[in-house]
Amino acid sequence: MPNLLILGGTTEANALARTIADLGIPASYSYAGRVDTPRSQPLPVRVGGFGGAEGLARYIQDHGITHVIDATHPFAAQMSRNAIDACNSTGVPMVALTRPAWAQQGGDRWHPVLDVPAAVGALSGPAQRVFLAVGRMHLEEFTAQPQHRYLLRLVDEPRALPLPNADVVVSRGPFTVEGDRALMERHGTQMVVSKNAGGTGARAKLDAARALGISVVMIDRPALPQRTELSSVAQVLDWLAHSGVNLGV
Ligand code: 3Y8
Ligand code: NAP
Repeated sequence: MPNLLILGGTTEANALARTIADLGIPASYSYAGRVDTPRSQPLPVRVGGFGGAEGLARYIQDHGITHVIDATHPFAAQMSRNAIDACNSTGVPMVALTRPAWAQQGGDRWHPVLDVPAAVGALSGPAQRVFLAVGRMHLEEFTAQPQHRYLLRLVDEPRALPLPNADVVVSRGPFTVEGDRALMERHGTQMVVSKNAGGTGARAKLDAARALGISVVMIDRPALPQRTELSSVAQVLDWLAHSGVNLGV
């Protein structure tokens, strides 16, 4: 009897959860517990860390997990590393469901940087109006560049803000080009800072920036150890079928 564990928190994880639930395959969905009210799921949900790779291995054994699908965000690198280690040590098969990185196209004004510290460095220079669309967890690092007027987009109302000069928009994606273009025009945005998340849920700001001729500091995704990476729900179903799961279709 299969018992899947989906490591979630993305558009792709949600599409997979919907399909797995519709097929009636036993599975559960895992959130880290980063935001106040994570989206509900059509599967049983667990929230919170496992306690490192060892904790995840114990969870897999205690709950009889037969397959792990790591559908976390490309920047959730620690979770992905732990999933690789825990599945290696328990011998439970694992695939990643991820999305290709965004590629620069005609009209884009990207300034690619390696990581968040490099993005902070790229903001040296005179004060600008910066759309810092990287969420909440890295805001502290940008206090090294306090000269800018920041526009922050957060999932939850912030309890405290490390950046002195900031406007906050509380909004979870997926976002639209029209919405992001209007937001950037309203705030007179002169530069966007973005993670190379890939996928459809966050790319609107890039299309809006291109239309407005605004430059983008684009943060590369962290490197991950070798693993099997799939890029569609159909590929995951195919992998499950080849791993002996009866999809009942
Ligand atoms: C808790 C669970 C869906 C999936 C929604 C995707 C799309 C919208 C775009 C911008 C960029 C950002 C951020 C973002 C996007 C989707 C997807 C995606 C970026 C939720 C969710 C959880 C989180 C965690 C949250 C982080 C933050 C990052 C906001 C749910 C809504 C900036 C990443 O306050 C915090 O602590 C927020 C933390 C990790 C990054 C950060 O450093 O702050 N995501 N986002 C997950 C958990 O607890 O396990 O409620 O749905 C999921 C989604 N966020 O179909 O609805 O698939 O990527 N999430 C980035 O890409 O830069 C927003 O504003 O333009
Ligand atoms: P991370 O830095 O890779 O993980 C840090 C720790 O958080 C992990 O070691 C694990 O704790 C716990 N964790 C992370 N994802 C988890 C999950 N899905 N279920 C249970 N525990 C989880 O992760 P992150 O970048 O904070 O991302 C957290 C969540 O937000 C993930 O679900 C991710 O898909 C989602 N998300 C992240 C981003 C982003 O920009 N980082 C964007 C969109 C969505 P233990 O070691 O204790 O097990």
